[in-house]
Amino acid sequence: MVQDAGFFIGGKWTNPRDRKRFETINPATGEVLATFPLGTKEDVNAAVRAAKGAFEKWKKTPAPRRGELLLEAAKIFRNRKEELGRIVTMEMGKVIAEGRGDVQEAIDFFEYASGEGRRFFGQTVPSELPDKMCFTIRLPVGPVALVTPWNFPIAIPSWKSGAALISGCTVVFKPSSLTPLCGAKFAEVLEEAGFPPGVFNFLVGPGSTAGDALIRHPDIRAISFTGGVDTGKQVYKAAAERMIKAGLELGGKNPILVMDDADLDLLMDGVMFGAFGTTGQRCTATSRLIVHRVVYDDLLDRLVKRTEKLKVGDPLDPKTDMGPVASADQERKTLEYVGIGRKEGDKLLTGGEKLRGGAYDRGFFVEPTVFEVKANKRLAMEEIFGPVLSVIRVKDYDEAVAVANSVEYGLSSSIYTNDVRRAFAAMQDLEAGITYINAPTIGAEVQMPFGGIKSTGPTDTREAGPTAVEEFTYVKTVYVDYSGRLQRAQIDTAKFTG
Ligand code: UN1
Repeated sequence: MVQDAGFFIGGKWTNPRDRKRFETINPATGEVLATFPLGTKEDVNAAVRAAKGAFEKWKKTPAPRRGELLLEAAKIFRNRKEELGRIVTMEMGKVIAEGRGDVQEAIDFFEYASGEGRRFFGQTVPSELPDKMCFTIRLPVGPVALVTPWNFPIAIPSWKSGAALISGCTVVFKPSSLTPLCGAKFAEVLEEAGFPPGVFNFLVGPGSTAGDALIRHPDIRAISFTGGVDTGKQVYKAAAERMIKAGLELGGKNPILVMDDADLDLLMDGVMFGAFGTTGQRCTATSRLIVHRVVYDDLLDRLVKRTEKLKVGDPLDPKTDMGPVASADQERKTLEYVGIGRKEGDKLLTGGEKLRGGAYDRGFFVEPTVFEVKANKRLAMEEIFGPVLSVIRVKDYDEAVAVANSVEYGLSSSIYTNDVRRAFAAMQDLEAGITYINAPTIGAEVQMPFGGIKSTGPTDTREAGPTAVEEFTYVKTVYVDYSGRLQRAQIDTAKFTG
């Protein structure tokens, strides 16, 4: 049954009838799942008004109480895990085990963030003067805009809104137009958890109108965005023009370095998951395999065999290894990169075609693809965001690191080696926000900071973990002088220090 869905603004569901509507479809079957109004500037204004109106009271709600509501949300996500996991799979195409994992990440993070309400640590530091105390507290920045991608349509909204809400910010949440149904379900859970009206608001609409109005709205005090570099630049500029905080996470070109002593069986399992999990559509996906010449030929052989064994098809079938890409656009972009590789003379080792026939014809299915490329080619440098892996041959560790660091991104990275010295060297040498040892580039856990450097993370934001609240709060430094007289820092200190 096609759902006729709407927005959640000021604690109420609205479904404006005078807006144009759009459909969200299942990329495996082409079936329409729901229709939504195309959000406009007026809808954005209403949502920001609601968030602004709710802010002062939410800010003053004790953080442990805010945490209780987050814990309630975690419980509801847990109870609805199967239902929501299936919706993730149906709306964006990742296999069902990963659909459930997407929801699990929200359960994990809401549980984690709820505890933050009873920590929210500041620092207490000695004063240079007697009878005086110095400490810091964290305060919420105000209403914030959360703009999220379609590839983790429950997990990423949970990182952003969990952190914003526990911090005392109110939220306007605008997910990608490819996954509005997941967005609406997310809002439903928060409604059910009992957040006060206006604290959390949800709408969808085109980036060029609704998105633009949201990031430029004068009452929005911070923008958190995950997506591509081009849009990220616009968000960064909009934030700079208004002198507000921006938190950006803009993708990756994540390498696995394979050393001559690597356990190749272990590696193969890791590469299949890292490169073709979520059909290659993770910011953290393994998209480059940088391989020591000594194991190169052996590895290529195994890699092609393993890739060709992957079962591509219905993502709801637990036996399927890889589902469709998320949209016609994703399919076109992936195949375009295959074309670029061919044109630039890269060697296609396997895959590269759209899958056709039977059920494939109803969806957007592309073969898992492996290319052998030189390190400076487009396939080796640009984010594809699809099931395309580039293999690069190098002569030693130093060249592997140089190649790994030669791209504009710096999100995740990995090395497979049994040499402890190399493993520790790689932790320092790889230019990335995350380094895995003997595991693929995906698999971040919510209690750890997540983010990157270079074009991936120009704002140096780290979502999740204890760093999550930094994006949505500012530090206030407090001095309490209980001496009963004027004491001048830097000047009156002399008499104590001589
Ligand atoms: C993303 O890649 O867009 O580490 C987010 C992982 C997941 C989150 C990925 N836990 O792969």
